[in-house]
Amino acid sequence: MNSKPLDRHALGQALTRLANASTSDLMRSPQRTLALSAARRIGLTGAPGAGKSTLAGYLALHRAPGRRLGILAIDPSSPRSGGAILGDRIRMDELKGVSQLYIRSIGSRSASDGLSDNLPEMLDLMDEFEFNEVLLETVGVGQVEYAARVQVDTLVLLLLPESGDVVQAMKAGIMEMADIFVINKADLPGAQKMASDIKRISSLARHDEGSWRPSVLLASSSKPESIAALSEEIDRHQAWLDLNDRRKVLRQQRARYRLRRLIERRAGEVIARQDPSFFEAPMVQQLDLALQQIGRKS
Ligand SMILES: Nc1nc2c(ncn2[C@@H]2O[C@H](COP(=O)(O)OP(=O)(O)OP(=O)(O)O)[C@@H](O)[C@H]2O)c(=O)[nH]1
Ligand SMILES: [Mg+2]
Repeated sequence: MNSKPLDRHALGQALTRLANASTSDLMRSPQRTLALSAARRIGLTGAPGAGKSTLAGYLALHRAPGRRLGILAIDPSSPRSGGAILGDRIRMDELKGVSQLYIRSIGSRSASDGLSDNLPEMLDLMDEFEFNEVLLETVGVGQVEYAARVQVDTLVLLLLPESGDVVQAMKAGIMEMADIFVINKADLPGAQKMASDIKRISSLARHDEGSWRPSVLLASSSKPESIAALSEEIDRHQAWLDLNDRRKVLRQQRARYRLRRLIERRAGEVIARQDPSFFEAPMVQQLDLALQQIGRKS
């Protein structure tokens, strides 16, 4: 178990600070020493209303004993209350006894990748607060999944039976990104057919030698055994990552994405604040000046 009790107040404040931090703030912030052990990061993604929050809540209840577990829900609209974050099926009192569970919703209004601009820093903060595991809920089909893919170790994609979700996901190239497919709300008709469709599609996809073969599970909030099975599959994927030395590769991909995003954001800000006359100067001069300002920590 963790060495010190979870300081919810300090964590909440630090997350709020980070949510509002500018690129200059990030560039000025002291280099954090890497946390000794990093939290496992599990992404739950899918279309609006796919049941992500409900599933995150049940998964958390299942996985929290003996662990410090955080749920970060990227909410494209406005920050909501803890109750809504968990979906309407879980009552907050079910979670009261779980002292090591922390739930937070994060707005994504300004971020161009559909997540939150400083999400990488927020996830690192969870490491500093000695979380063992973080569930990251993200909404959408398309660009958001690319961004989410890089932030997590295990990506779970939720699809609904008898929906256009598969077609959408195939179009957006997401089928290759998921480690685990979940046909959620499997109590609804059409779930079995959907599962066999996805198995067929994913078996057609090209898999490199020794790569992880994505699994396809059915889940329903009314079936605790389906939550347990998903939880086990997540553990199996995490064990596979360790066995195949994938953590270092993931860390490097994450760092690459973070640096690129920081520089892109910074460049956007610097260009946006120039007067129209700036663009009358020769191109090379514009570039020199802009690059200077991009690198300046103020
Ligand atoms: N039939 C059925 N309904 C479910 C199941 N899980 C969740 N729901 C319902 O689906 C609706 C959406 O659930 P949420 O968990 O809020 O879905 P979400 O994907 O987090 O939604 P957004 O965050 O708004 O995108 C709610 O009315 C839930 O009660 C399930 O297993 N079966
Ligand atoms: Mg939700």
